[in-house]
Amino acid sequence: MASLRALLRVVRPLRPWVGYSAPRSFAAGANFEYIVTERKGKDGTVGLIRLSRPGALNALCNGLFMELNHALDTFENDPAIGAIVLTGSDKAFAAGADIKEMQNRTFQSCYSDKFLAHWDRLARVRKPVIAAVNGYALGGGCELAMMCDIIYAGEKAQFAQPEILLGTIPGSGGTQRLTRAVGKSLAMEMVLTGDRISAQDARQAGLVSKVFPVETVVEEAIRCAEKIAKNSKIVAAMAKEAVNAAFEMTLTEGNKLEKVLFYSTFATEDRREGMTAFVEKRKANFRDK
Ligand code: CO8
Repeated sequence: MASLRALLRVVRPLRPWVGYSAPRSFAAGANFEYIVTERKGKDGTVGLIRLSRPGALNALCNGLFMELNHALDTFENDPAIGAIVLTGSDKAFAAGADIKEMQNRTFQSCYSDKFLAHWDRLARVRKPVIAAVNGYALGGGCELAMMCDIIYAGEKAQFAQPEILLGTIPGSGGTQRLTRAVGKSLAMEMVLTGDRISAQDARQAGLVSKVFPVETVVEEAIRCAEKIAKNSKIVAAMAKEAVNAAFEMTLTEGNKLEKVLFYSTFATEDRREGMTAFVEKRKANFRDK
């Protein structure tokens, strides 16, 4: 991926002269074992990451996370990418952490190795991330989806925190993000029984923002990501930071941060461009400055 980016850096400035146009989609992650990455959207502004470990329903093994984090870093650092879509297969977004990898772990190894410590890179990405969930989103799979900013679900998606059935509890935000998303009663029920909820119930509970037919959910997520990518990237990052603060701060503190970030948008050229474009009755041309 790095070498391809280096090549694009050289080629992009030559585009007008050599008739080059960015490919709509390319196998940027051709060397990955557990994921596939592509650029999507009309101008290649959306980074798509597809979990691809079909023999294990995309169970989240350490190797998969290393690759996922690498892809996230790459898209995060790519100035052409305005938003990211994370998806799996039609059958499984991810059926949880790899149980076979965890089976023989001990408390000492979990603690000493800081097991799962690098699994929440996704939650620290500054660019907006949309989860497009089909099939199973169980345990770590549900937690991974909840680390994204928006969740779109296919109508057959199923969400659960079934760790209790394995004699453990969620370990990457399942008791925290789920409770904030759906409230205490449903979160308790899911965490204490391991029962799955449907896409429709997840939507009604506020875990998911929209439900689509299985075959269109990724496309719809890319469409939403493309729309986000048209806005100022720096202002989108501020908006994301402000919304996320609502999960971390009191109302007074959160409103204070929002005000600071709101004022900060006035330090950007994009804020001036957005308002000037409105007044001049034309489309804004954001330049991420
Ligand atoms: N880990 C490892 N392998 C798995 C997992 C998993 N979580 N899920 C499925 N697989 C494997 C199966 O072992 C099987 O492989 P094989 O053919 O080699 O035996 C293959 O995937 C297909 O699975 P099934 O034959 O079981 O397929 P079914 O269609 O019969 O059933 C289910 C699908 C219902 C999804 C079933 O596979 C299942 O219940 N899976 C386990 C779900 C689960 O308990 N998930 C929670 C795991 S614990 C966890 O996630 C802790 C989170 C910690 C933090 C994570 C941070 C992000």
